[in-house]
Amino acid sequence: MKVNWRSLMNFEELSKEISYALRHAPWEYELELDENGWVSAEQLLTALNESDKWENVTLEDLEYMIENSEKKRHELVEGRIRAIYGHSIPKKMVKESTEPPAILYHGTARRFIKSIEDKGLLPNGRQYVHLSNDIETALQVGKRHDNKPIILEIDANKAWYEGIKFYLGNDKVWLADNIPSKYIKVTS
Ligand code: HQG
Repeated sequence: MKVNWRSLMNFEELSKEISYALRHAPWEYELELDENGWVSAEQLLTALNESDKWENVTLEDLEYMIENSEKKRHELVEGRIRAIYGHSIPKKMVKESTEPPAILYHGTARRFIKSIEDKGLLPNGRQYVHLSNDIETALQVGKRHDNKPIILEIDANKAWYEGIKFYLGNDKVWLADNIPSKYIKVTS
């Protein structure tokens, strides 16, 4: 009987490992990302296939993973793959700034509020601050840090017109270098 690897594969776990490789530690996989975060999918597969866990992963699996992921974290174009957002590696991804929606949201922990009110939103370990274009997504992001997260409302329109740069992530995620506190309203 032919084994259907795809039905056995844990795509969520694969997505996490690929996020780790492409956002945080490409050197562990002997990958060198270009300035926009792209790397050859073949090189990534070669690295993954070296481990017992991912020895059967194919290009079609990467396509399937991206296509079926509930969150669009990666993109695969003409044989190259990249993480769209979330990077922490020292070499900052070059992004083209774009006018954001009028209001963006950020879900965070109660314990961070005082510091955010003082210093604004900072990328901390990552290259960019991550914002959401809807409250629901911000809530989910915030719940990773606190079971009763706080939603911040960002006056992105005003910030943009006053020179703060924003960058498109996926259909729900927006990025910014930092958000000064004068554009932030604590809503809950
Ligand atoms: C907080 C996931 C104190 C900030 C998510 C956040 C997202 C401050 C934490 C993506 C601060 C950093 C990123 C300040 C910011 N003082 N705390 N001045 N400024 N913070 O995990 O935005 O599922 O690095 O509020 O869905 O939570 O992996 O960032 O709580 O899109 O694809 O510092 O990661 O995507 O936490 O999440 P994180 P994030 P994936």
